[in-house]
Amino acid sequence: MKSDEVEPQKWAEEVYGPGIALRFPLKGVLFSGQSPYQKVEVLDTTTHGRVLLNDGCFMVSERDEFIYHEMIAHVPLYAHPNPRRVLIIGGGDGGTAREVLAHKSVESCVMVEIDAMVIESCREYLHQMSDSLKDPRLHLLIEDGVKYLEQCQETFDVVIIDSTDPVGPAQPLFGREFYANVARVLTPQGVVVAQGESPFYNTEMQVQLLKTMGEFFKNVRPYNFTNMTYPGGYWSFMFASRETSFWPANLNDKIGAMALKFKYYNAEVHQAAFVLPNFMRKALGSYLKG
Ligand code: AG3
Repeated sequence: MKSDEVEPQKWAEEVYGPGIALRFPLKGVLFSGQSPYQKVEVLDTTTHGRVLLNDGCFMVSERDEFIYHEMIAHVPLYAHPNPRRVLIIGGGDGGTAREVLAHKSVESCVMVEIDAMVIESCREYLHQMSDSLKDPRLHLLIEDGVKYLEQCQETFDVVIIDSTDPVGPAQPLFGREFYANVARVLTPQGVVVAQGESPFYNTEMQVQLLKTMGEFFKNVRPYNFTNMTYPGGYWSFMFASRETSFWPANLNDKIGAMALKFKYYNAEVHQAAFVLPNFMRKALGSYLKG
């Protein structure tokens, strides 16, 4: 290249299915490695700060991770009357643990992440999330969440499945055997929330997941949020429980009394997230429960 030529722009990019891609201007590569499970990259971008990608899919960006992590953690934790013991499956970046541990009622949080490389790269380059892993209430296990739950003899008030897409290492986390064990370890008032993919692009997968969860729980429902670093920007979590409602009657008071600081979550957002647009009602309506 001649000295007066401008270097072409490089991108941090996710190619999602045929014909859909999402990209942000690349500033530099901070980490790139291949673990036994997946390719792990931490990239720096000019528009979204540092981003984590697993197998070429955006997991988090420093700029908007608060939305995902507040919504995956506070919806179940405020729905539950008194969450003391929490289990996170996945979530190696630490963002979900950070929000869970903000709740003073939480005495212990077990986090089971399969991939040590995710933990190590986030500890090195994504402190905004991974600093939570230093909390003494956090018990980190590097192992397969499916196997952990098969053998688990403990019980939990809240289980959060903070997984990647249902391909590769995360696939069994969307299956029937896995949910049988989630149901087994949850207390009667327990709540489970799972990463639920794109309501726009993954209808079939959402139907499957709702059906599976519906086999074990009386209440089952998706709730939506926006995420600028996931394809389409529109994304879901799945909520399921036996006795506990999606929102308690005194939600606003509970949130006010705890006085935690949120950038996205509040009582109205909590309730509104469960309101589904017509295309979702049409596709998923017959699988919703409670
Ligand atoms: N979990 C990944 C959500 C799914 C993203 N999918 C995609 N980009 N195709 C994020 C973990 C955050 N703690």
